[in-house]
Amino acid sequence: MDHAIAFQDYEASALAAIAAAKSAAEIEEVRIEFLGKKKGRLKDLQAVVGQVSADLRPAVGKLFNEVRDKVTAALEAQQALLRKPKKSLTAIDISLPGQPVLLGKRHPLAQTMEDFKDIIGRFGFIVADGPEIEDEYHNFKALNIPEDHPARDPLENFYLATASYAAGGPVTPRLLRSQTSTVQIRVMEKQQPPIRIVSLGRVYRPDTIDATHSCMFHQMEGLMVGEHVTMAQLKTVLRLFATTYLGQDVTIRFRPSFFPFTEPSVEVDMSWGKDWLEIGGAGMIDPNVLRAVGYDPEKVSGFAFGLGIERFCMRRHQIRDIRRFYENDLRFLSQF
Ligand code: FA5
Repeated sequence: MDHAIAFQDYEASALAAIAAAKSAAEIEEVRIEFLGKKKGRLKDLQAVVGQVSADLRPAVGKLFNEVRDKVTAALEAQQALLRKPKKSLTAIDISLPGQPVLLGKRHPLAQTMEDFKDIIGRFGFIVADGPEIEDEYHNFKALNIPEDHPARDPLENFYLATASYAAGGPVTPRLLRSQTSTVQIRVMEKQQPPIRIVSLGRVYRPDTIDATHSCMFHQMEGLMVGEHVTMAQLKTVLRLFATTYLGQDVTIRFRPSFFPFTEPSVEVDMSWGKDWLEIGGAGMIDPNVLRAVGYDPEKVSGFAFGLGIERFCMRRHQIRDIRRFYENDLRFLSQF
């Protein structure tokens, strides 16, 4: 046979057989038939090359190699195509249960703070912020707490070893704020009455830890300053706030008390079953504090309160131990 026709015939039938192969087994059969090393159509073609005259053999040999490479490449491409898993609609079983998406939740205290802002916002109080690292002026002095007051004792507070202190430089003592009352001062320094703000956040005290005490806890500070602000208004705001958050069955009790920055001062308790639990301190702002921020106590008056956020949340959800909030136990946290 003329070698050119033999090559054409081999190539055409090999490419057609490759394209027609629809499975791994079929393409293997085609490979054996057209590219098999021992016998098959490639061997026959090689024999054709052997028959041509010696002067034509180099050119025909080259042609042989080209045709063989072309068929090999086509075969490999088809093999790869058949190996790929076919996408099929029947592969998805829509009746199988899906992968559950685990949604996070806000911490119960964060939820309580949102509720607090929402409720107190209805009384016209807007939210102010203050730093957790404070100086002695805002944590004590401006709040009328004298230098020798036991509340300023280093053992009653978390003082920070500041860089200047460590370097032996001038000491500006700083501490983690022990109460949110610091924000009262920061707001009054910047704003003129009328003022109606709350500030919520962490406070720190080296208290002995038990079921109702932690060394880090949260307070909501409230401050209202203006003309003719009265104690009656303070008591009404606190009663309404507590019953809105805790329900009508809670009783709020005011006990005379003392805070250096309020006069008169009260401590506020809530009923919990047969017991009472202290939830905050409050009072009418001491004239000394008003003067410290440049207000005239003859013209304006004000009240302030500081509430323990954990204790409200505890009563609402019947949580008997404050430590549950900080243990990061999902069995506890996922209930809220
Ligand atoms: C104060 O912190 C005052 N700054 C409150 C105040 C504000 C008075 C404005 C007058 C005017 P006291 O130390 O009592 O007060 O704390 C207030 C509330 O924080 C307590 O009633 C209690 O609910 C909560 N609390 C106090 N210590 C802890 C603690 N270690 N762990 C959890 N809650 C606490």
